Amino acid sequence: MKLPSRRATAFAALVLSGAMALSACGGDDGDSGGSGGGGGGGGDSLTMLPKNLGNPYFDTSTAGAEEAAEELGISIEEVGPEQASPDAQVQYINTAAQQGVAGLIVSANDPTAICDAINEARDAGTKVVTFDSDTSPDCRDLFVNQATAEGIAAKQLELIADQIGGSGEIAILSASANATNQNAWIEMMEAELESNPDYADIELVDIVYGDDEEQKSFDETEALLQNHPNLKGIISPTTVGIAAAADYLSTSDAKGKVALTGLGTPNQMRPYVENGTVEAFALWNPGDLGYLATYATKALVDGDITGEEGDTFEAGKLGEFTVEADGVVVLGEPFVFNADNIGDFDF
Ligand code: RAM
Repeated sequence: MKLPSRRATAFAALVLSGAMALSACGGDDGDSGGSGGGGGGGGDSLTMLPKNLGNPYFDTSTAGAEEAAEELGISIEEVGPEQASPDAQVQYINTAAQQGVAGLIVSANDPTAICDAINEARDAGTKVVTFDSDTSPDCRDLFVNQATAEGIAAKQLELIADQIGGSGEIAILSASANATNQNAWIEMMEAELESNPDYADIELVDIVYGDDEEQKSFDETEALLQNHPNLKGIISPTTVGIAAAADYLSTSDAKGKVALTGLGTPNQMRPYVENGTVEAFALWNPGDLGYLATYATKALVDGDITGEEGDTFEAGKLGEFTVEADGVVVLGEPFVFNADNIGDFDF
């Protein structure tokens, strides 16, 4: 497993360079779709388009992308909307196409809503790589996946089952209702709950959506507890959702009674692990994800790979990767953070 070997110093450098990159971009949410900065010049320039700006998870993935771009001697510019809504990314994709950037790296808010815009960009010669949250496979060149959906789903169920003693009502607090990644994980968790005898006594009673907004996620957590007085656990497969839910639980009567797990960043979750609100949660290294996506995009731009199954490419410090079926490259396995190891990480 790659994650534990990268320790605090490297992560701190990544987070710092990410913060600098973001302040340079100024959180552009204007009509231009982001025309300043170092990207936008065609040639070997890349555009990085997360689901939305202002999410520490994507700050870290962009920092990883910046690190890779520097190693590769190319420029990369982050642009993105304030809200992770289905159509919000279209204008940024159009701008990238008009600028003639060599590559676009995008975490999709919706599997199909951005496909027309992506196809226009691809027709104009831009290579399009999804990372974190995919589009439908036919409208991108490659998807850089953080871990298999099965692995992510299984890990979260293992964690919640362990934390509620194997039985009781659980609910899911997700991101936006159209998010490709969360919906894939939820579908697999539902299937696993149905079929795995270990989970026969666990009942999924609700799925709610916080839209990757802190306040909405906080309010949805409160509503879940009111609507389901017997709730024993919450899975939040989003870094925004789990942090907001932990914030709510930490000052409520439910602290220590209703378990919370899912996918979180160590920096956001540290206080809640330390004060006993949360026992354990999972994630991968978003910095490595952005780094890998940038190397993969450069390999496509250079024509070293086409996105065919079996293609291989080098990704700097992460080593060699192979393209799998449907044009997917997998970073690794999800990693579990708890009170024993959370101090080792800074992102
Ligand atoms: C949020 C976003 C992102 C997801 C993580 C786990 O930051 O929804 O897409 O991968 O959570």
